[in-house]
Amino acid sequence: MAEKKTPALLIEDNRYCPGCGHGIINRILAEVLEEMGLADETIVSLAVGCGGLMMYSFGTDWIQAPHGRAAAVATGIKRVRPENCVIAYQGDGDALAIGFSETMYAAIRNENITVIIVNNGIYGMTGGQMAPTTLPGQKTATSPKGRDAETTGLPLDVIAFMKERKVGYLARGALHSAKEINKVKKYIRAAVENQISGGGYALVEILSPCPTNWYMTPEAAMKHIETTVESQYPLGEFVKNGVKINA
Ligand SMILES: Cc1ncc(C[n+]2csc(CCOP(=O)(O)OP(=O)(O)O)c2C)c(N)n1
Ligand code: SF4
Ligand SMILES: [Mg+2]
Repeated sequence: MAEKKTPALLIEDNRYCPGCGHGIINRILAEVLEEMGLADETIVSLAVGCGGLMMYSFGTDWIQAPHGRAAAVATGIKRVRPENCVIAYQGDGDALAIGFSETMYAAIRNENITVIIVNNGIYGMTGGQMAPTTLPGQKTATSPKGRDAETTGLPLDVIAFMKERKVGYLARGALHSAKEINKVKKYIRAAVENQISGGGYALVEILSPCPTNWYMTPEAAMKHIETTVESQYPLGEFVKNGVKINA
């Protein structure tokens, strides 16, 4: 079997913890951009959070947005440089808590950008506090007895919100097996193709492990996505070419 080459866009070893999903997603994104001939045309609007560590190892142009504002910054870049491929790369805390307004309004305006939201169910970078995506009963640094849905509400399913808006492309993938990783690659490619064809807002949400703050081994964290997280967040493509396909 031919050896798969590391994408040239991965210019340094990444700075994520061992077993972190961000590294896998960076690799997939690099492969997609290179296969599509977009490596030199892409600008990444980077969130604050562990995903921001991508600035050290990912070789596109990038700009770091203030916390939560990556979709707004991506909007500005795309509007003045429509010839570039513009990606907003965000964590769930960034995109769905502090930045939920920017996230939703970029979708409501159907901005022609591609957004990747890495859902690891917590604020990873700051020590594993509860996020909007934290599962009911999940123990975090700020919910040591487990998330109480009575007092904090249910987890936020951003795809469910966005399905009702006029957007170009929506999908949710997960990283717990080679099969699912291949699907994530297909979704990211489709979300970038959507932008290139002027299809409007595209979002890929990815269920991703944070072994460090889940206090699990990398292997157990992957298993946890399959056995527990996935049941809360259905996987698949939900909108394609502006049409709901999995209502
Ligand atoms: C305005 C502001 N508030 C809070 C912080 C602290 N902070 C840095 S990263 C982060 C959370 C990141 O979590 P998430 O977006 O889920 O990314 P992850 O690290 O889990 O990939 C927070 C609250 C900050 N840097 N700026
Ligand atoms: S703290 Fe979690 S999200 Fe951040 S790099 Fe480590 S494993 Fe990844
Ligand atoms: Mg997170």
